Amino acid sequence: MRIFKHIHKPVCRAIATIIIFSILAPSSLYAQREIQTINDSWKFRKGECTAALDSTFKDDEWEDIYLPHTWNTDAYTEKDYYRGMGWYRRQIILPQDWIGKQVFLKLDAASKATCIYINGKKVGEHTGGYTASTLNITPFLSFNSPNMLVIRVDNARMDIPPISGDFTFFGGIYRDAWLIAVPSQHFNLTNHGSDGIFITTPRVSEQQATLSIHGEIRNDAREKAALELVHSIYHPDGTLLQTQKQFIQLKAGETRNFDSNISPILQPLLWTPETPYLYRVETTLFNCKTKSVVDQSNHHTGFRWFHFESNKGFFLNGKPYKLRGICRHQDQKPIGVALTDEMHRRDMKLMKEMGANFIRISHYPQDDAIIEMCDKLGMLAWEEIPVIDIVPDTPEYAENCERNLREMIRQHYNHPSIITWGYMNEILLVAQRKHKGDALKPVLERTLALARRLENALKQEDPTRISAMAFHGSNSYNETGLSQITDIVGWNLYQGWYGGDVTGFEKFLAEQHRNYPARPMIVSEYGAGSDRRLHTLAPRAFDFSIEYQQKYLEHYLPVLEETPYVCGGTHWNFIDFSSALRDESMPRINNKGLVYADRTPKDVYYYYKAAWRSDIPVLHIASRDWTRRSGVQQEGKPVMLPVKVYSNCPEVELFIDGTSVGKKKTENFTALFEVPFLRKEPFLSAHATYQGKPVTDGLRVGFTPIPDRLDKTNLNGLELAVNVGSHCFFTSDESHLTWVPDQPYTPGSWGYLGGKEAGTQTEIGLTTDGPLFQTLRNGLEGYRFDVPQGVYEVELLFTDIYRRNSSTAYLLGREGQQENRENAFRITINGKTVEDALSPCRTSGYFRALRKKYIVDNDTDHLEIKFHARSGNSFLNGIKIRHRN
Ligand code: GCB
Ligand code: CA
Repeated sequence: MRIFKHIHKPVCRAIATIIIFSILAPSSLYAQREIQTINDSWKFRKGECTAALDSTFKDDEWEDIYLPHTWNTDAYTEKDYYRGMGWYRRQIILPQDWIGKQVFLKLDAASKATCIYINGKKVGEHTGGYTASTLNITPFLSFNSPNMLVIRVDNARMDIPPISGDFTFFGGIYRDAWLIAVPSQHFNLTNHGSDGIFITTPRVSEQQATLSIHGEIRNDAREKAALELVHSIYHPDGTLLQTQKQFIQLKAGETRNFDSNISPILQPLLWTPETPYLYRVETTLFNCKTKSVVDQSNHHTGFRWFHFESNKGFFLNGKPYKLRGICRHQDQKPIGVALTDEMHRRDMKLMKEMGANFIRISHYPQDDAIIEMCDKLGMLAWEEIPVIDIVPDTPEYAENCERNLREMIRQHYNHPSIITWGYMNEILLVAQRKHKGDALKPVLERTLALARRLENALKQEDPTRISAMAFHGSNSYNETGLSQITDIVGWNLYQGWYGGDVTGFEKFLAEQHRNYPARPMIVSEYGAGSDRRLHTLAPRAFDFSIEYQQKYLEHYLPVLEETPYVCGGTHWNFIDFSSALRDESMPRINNKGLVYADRTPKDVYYYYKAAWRSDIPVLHIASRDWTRRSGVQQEGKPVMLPVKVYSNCPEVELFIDGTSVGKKKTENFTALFEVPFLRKEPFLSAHATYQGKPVTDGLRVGFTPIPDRLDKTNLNGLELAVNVGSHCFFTSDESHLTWVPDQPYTPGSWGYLGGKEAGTQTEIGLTTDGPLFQTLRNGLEGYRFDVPQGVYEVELLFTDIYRRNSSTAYLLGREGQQENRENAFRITINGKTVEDALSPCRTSGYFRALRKKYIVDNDTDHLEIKFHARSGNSFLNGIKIRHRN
């Protein structure tokens, strides 16, 4: 029998409320589903320990931990972070009123694989580190005595994605763990980690929206059950719109599917990034005999429709929308991936605040808190599974990929924010590097086979969303046919970073569009690294200066915004994230973030905000990342240094210590000023007008002038520190000293004599000032300072980078120095030998910092340090002089 009620707001809202009350009135209105975390009171041990299975095992020596937890904080210091087993133990004492109920254990995520035991017996297992799993643990539980729950987690498995990639595969139970108890009649709670209720909105227009709800009901009791299934749909303002109910008879042990079509909702409030209206769908199971609610599930849904057009981009509810997006990894230094829900929500708020309307949840499914916020804040989403770089020839790998894909889709199916499911990222990158010629063929075949398999599974699970893959900038995806498989393609493009020039970006896009005019495209990644310690007046690719990242992004963003056939872009990455294999300027960190690891925005975050927020004034002096300034000063004159302001106001006026530097029209949301710096701590202020109202920003910075000509007066108290071989200022985090860019010697001043710039991306040991040692002048003759007589401290910095390094750094084609040599040189200061045959690699090892100080009594008008190669070549990485007396 089927009773169908359909009531429309607003006239009938009151009636609906009365009806629902009359059904449920005789007994409790509360759902009998009980849900609670079991994040507390865990014992943990790293390493294998099968003895721990035994309930009587003594774990007193184990670490006390709570969830979320990861054992891989070592990934911030070690390339070779721990991959293996970790054991978790915890007692579970069940409340007496759970007797007769079905009890489930849900792990929101444990990386990568789990084996679960209760009271010494194996309950089940799960493979996949980024999706939830739920087990019915009822048969294993005791109500008379404490239960011992033991979970073995393994993050070393190579048959579970990801097996390759530029991020850390943190191990542990790193999201919430839950116990759920329901009466014998309940919705299916073990459907691929989802709660078994699936909501679709088959037809949506401005006039009306349809809604259907699909699910499964189980009767775990020994007798039959008479049930009533009630769906209640609530308007975003909280009022009940309609209910639909249906009587269901279930035999003992029976499971039954239901498919309920809700009658159309008229004039639905459409879900958009600006108006993220959510309707609530409450699905209740009512036991007719006991007259009580036995189970209930609540979801939000939103009404929207969308499509992609190859010429015009993305459309939401029939209107064109540029997808203004970012990619987001889920870790935070120093805690790894063990983030709380509020930390996830903070990230979402920061992205929304910046003006983004789209997120690529990369490279794996993320916390429910993220997806919930996508719905609530109005962020369209692409979510994907971590099939990255290469498809291995490992049995079970494809199986695990497919299961993880189905889990992701079912677990996040009901979220209106999600428009795209993805399943492969740069899948030919490592494949092509590792295998050449004929050896590549089988790799390509299994890659294509897996792609087709995943595409089929995806469409089977969810024909309402769009499928996507992300490719690196290579035509091989077209040649192999991979780019024909999904609905849309994503390109990860780094022209002007890993190689080439930034203009290669628009050229690549234009070429793709010319060759494949029917194919919708997203720029699924683009980005450049930056390190707050590095600044320059002449930014270059891979110098990791803050300025190059800005320059790169200031080129890319207008292309994305102004190219109509590009649906949008997702910047790589929102955060500075953990990638244990990486070296570069900040070892273990990929520093392409718009915010630092601790989520402090970089200045460039405000470039996006200025470009994307037109609803509020944005005026930001882009020097928060560069507050310790320095510069070479000619004869006591002010030093001209650039100060950039990011703003969405038409014109900006900048002041230093109250004196105007001038007015500038903003172009591409930036106004760039050449500012005279003289005082030690000048105050910068910017003034603009937004919609007729004044807006200001102010900032105090530090300034240390470095004299071009050194004399008795300006040498006093000066530390003249030079970042030899580099065009960048480097400010040490530890000493706060700034090492100024290198310059050639000119008579009367100071600088290098001969040689050529060289550098490495390899991590430098024995220092935290890595970038200072990563650049050097190779083959230099000397360094000269024209200074008065006196006693000086001369400090020389060395690191020998001339060894082919075996580093596995994730460089996407950019290699460090590839020469093998051993260098030793004689050093003289003012003609006197201070080192007869210094070999920095012998003294402290290759890629390790070496600092040497010499006290020199100078009775001439200069300090001249000279290098004479004994073997190999001479080189110098940094130099500092200080006048003693
Ligand atoms: C990519 C990868 C991403 C890397 C990024 C990078 O193309 O998809 O995982 O982190 O480049 O920074 O190199
Ligand atoms: Ca240097």
